[in-house]
Amino acid sequence: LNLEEYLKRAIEEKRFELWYQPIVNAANGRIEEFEALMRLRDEGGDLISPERFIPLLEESGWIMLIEPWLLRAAASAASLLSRRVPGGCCVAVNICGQQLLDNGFIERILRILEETACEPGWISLEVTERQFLENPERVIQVLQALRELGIRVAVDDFGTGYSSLAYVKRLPVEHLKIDREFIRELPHSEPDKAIVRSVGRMCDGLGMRVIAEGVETKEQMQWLYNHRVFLYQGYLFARPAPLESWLSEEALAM
Ligand code: G
Ligand code: G
Ligand code: MN
Ligand code: NA
Repeated sequence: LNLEEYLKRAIEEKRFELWYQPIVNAANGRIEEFEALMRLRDEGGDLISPERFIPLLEESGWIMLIEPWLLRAAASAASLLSRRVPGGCCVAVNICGQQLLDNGFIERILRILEETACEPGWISLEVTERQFLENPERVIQVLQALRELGIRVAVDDFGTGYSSLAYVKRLPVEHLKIDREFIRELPHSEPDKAIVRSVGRMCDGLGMRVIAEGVETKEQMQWLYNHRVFLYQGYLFARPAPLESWLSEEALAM
């Protein structure tokens, strides 16, 4: 059975899972956000790498078939988690260009928010730089509309795509997620330190907040903290896990 066939069946049988990984705010020690990450198991029950199946879902357009389930699951989780996490939180969903540029996207989100009793401010959408290339004017327009509705937007994987500062300066986004490629060798790599420092200063100036991805060690966190990056996502805090594992008080007290 090839992966394509397997994916088709998984879509029909609704076998995808949505796992959640916290993003922690060092300034107050709280979980500020959870990123929703799709997971799929093979026939033996082992996880298939998302790096294999997500590109296929996006290239084939099948991501559009999963979207209703995905958004509903994420919004239900946000509805639940934001009431449980002390101080509230939101759930971040990865969105590809095809979804963002689809005409009905905003209406679909709004309907799902209503059905799941989820406030717009409890959802954040993560978009990559790649999406801006396709149709920057339209992307900016959609993101602006989402912002006006109170839905947050984040730039994902910053620094790895075809980043154009010309777009970044025009983006109506709250968060910028600096890719883990720039975090991995902190605090030992001079080039990475220079880049992370500048991205931090740039975000200060643009009124965006930086999230450091892939924080795995205390040393990395300490360096980031000293350089005024306070939002972290990474194995140092927690790995992605099913929603059930985030529903206890102990899990939420990081
Ligand atoms: O989940 P990691 O756990 O391996 O995810 C690998 C990649 O897959 C990341 O780049 C992540 O953004 C992407 N990804 C995970 N879940 C989703 C999803 O629901 N939709 C889209 N478009 N990408 C996702
Ligand atoms: O591209 P995106 O940022 O959406 O992908 C998030 C991906 O990063 C997921 O695959 C998630 O499992 C992975 N991830 C999260 N934290 C860490 C970490 O500390 N180290 C590594 N290597 N990967 C991480
Ligand atoms: Mn992401
Ligand atoms: Na990323």
